[in-house]
Amino acid sequence: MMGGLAFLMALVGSLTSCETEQKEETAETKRPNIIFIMSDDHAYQAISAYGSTLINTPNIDRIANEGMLFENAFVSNSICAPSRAVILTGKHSHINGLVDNAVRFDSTQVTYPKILRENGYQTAMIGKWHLKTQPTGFDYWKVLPGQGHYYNPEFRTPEGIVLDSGYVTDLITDFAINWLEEAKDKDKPFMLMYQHKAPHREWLPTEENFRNYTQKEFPEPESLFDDYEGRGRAAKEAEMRISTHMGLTNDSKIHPDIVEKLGYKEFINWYASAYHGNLDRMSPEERAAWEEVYGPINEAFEKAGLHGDELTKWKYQRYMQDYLASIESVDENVGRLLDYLEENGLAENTIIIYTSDQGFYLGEHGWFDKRFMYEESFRTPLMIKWPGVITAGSKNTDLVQNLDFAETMLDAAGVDIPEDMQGKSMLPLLKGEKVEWRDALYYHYYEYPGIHAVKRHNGVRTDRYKLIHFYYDIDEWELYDLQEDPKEMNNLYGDPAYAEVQENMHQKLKELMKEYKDEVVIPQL
Ligand code: SGN
Ligand code: CA
Repeated sequence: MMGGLAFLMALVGSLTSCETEQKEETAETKRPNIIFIMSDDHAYQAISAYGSTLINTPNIDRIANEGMLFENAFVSNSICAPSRAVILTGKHSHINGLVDNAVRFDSTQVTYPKILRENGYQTAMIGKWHLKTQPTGFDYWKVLPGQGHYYNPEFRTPEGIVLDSGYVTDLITDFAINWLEEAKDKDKPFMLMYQHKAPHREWLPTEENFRNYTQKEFPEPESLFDDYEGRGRAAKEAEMRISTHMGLTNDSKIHPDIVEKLGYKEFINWYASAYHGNLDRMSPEERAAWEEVYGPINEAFEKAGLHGDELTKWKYQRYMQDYLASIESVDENVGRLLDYLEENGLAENTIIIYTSDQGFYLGEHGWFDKRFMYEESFRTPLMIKWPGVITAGSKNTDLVQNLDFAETMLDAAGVDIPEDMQGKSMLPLLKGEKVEWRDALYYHYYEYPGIHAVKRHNGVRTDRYKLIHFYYDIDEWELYDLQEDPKEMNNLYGDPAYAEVQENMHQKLKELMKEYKDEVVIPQL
């Protein structure tokens, strides 16, 4: 007679073999797991798969090499919380209600994690959330409150706030792997949102990475000293210049006493307290390592007494060193997660998406930050890996948007897409099918008046042209021919040679505003 334990083992054995049979089904019939990886402010110019000359990101590149790289991926409102709300709901900002970083997300809305969960997925959200209201639609969540901190950060869980010791990018990965460890053996597929804080301002790297990157020097972009001639007021009046708006204390990591002593004009109070706030979070060992590297940088800065263009050049180098060093950690940790999936037999049936909440300026037009509909911030990195479905090393040039992510994930999971979602499933593109795709993208940015003073604007982009309307305390139009002027230095609006293009673009804008139900944009002059 079979003993109780032996019987149980035989039963488990038969269940396991049944599971093995299931695994032999094709990737298209077995519901895939999904890992949505998003970093914060990660410019495509800082990913080697996009041809970056600034940094090598071998692990992020693995996703592109084993999957598909999107060369024309964009957001619909280039700022953090709005982008996240668009991704969750598949709806433009004016429909999901979260138009800028100040608004709270209405978490009663339908989101793709909720739908996946209702359809048998285990769901988790780990890392940067930034939507003010608590995450909904997840079996598990552990998120940074607000922007979060780099060193020894707090995390919010359903039970309250917990303080963790360590570096934010490493911790978020530890928590993600722990959750996978617990979720992976169950029968259900999973969907994990694994979202980094890095490389968000104020760019605080780990010891290993700041030791390494502070030794490096980076090529300057051509337009570092852009005078904004050839464009309108919006570019001139934006407060995101490396020269005048980047802080020597918080951003460049110079002690406030030195900045004050040398008489540099800054928003000294706020930036100085941010400087101290960041360093005060470090353990004595972390602080000592920091001082060992940034101490001599401070001394050299004090001696040099830089001004004008020389100071801007120096600030650009400091910016790139810390920004890119913060990305180095993201890349290492993405590698750690990919290795874990491979070592645990999860790589084959898991879709991996890598993206950022928007693009970022790395000195182009003299800027840092994002917000504008100009290419560097409008575009976002996007690469997707799905073994058995996506051809390894493929590239796509269709106009896709973060508005499409929810629809794509639902479609990939074999779940119906709600009719009121506004994006399109990218599944046919992932399969390499030739399909009718959109020929124009819609954009709308709202956070003004506000930090960095980027004026409200909406617009349309086709594969070649871009029309932008700045409004609110301004009423100006800009038109760019991206083929002739990819860096967007010359506004062609009103140029008779482009009269027909201009007319067509106005028409396109009208059509898209109608399609997306965003018809009331009232300039408030
Ligand atoms: C902070 C940053 C800004 C940044 C916003 C929004 N300043 O306020 O530079 O534009 O976040 O960023 S900081 O000195 O506090 O870092 S977003 O990614 O959350 O939209
Ligand atoms: Ca962001």
